[in-house]
Amino acid sequence: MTDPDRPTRNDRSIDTRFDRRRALRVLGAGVGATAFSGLGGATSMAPAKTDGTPRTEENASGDEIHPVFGFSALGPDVKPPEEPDHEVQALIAEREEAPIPEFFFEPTGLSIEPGDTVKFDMVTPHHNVVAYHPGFGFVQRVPDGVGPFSGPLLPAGGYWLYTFDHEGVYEINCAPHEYFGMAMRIVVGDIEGPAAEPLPDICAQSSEESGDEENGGENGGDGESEGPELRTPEFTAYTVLTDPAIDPERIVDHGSVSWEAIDEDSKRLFLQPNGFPPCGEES
Ligand SMILES: [Cu+2]
Repeated sequence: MTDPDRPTRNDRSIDTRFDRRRALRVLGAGVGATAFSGLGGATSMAPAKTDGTPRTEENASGDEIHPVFGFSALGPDVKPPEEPDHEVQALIAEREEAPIPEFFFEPTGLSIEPGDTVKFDMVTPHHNVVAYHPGFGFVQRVPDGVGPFSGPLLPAGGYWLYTFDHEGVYEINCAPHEYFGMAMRIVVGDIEGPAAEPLPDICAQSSEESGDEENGGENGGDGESEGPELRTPEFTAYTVLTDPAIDPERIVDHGSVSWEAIDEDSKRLFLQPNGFPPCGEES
């Protein structure tokens, strides 16, 4: 069932605004609503107010936006150490054709300036933000000089702040939902750094591997084969991050790109990768 209004991979003139009603429906019907009821009455998708509750050891991670840990708040009213310049929502939306919902960042592509602070609003429960960084076993998809950074898993109503100081392209994911497609791209200033280049074509790679050359674990870097094997974004995170809708230049052109702009085909689930589960394989 294909929505005739849905943009195709090549449609560059699509409306990038996210359909909030769909996520609201999910929130209203499910866990989101109950989670919110315990969090100071934040019941809408409106940006959470963060000018009320003072920061304490119980509800926040400290007094600064740390370059590795960011700043974490357990509720929407916790006063941030500084006002954010941009906001990204961590969302869950039902799928018609599968029991596992969509997990995604909204927007999924965002253009900001060096030094800008982004607020990640946990509109739905239990997400975090993790850099695609070799320190976490990934190929480097952040600008050179950026260390590994991540936030903790946060409940609905919580938020996480991070200041993006280095110019270049960042790719990030939510650790528990990466395989389901919860990844995004942030262009900080100019399009530069390793993630300015597209992710390696894993299909071309695997056909090379099945050819003649022996392969010691090509990892998508630039021919470097030393050190630990690093992995690229996998499963739906890979198809989302290679969707043309969030091409870095397009992100810069649009300022932000909605999850709605990502092709349906790029959001498909990969529930049973080849070789798993490893149960009694014979022929
Ligand atoms: Cu998540």
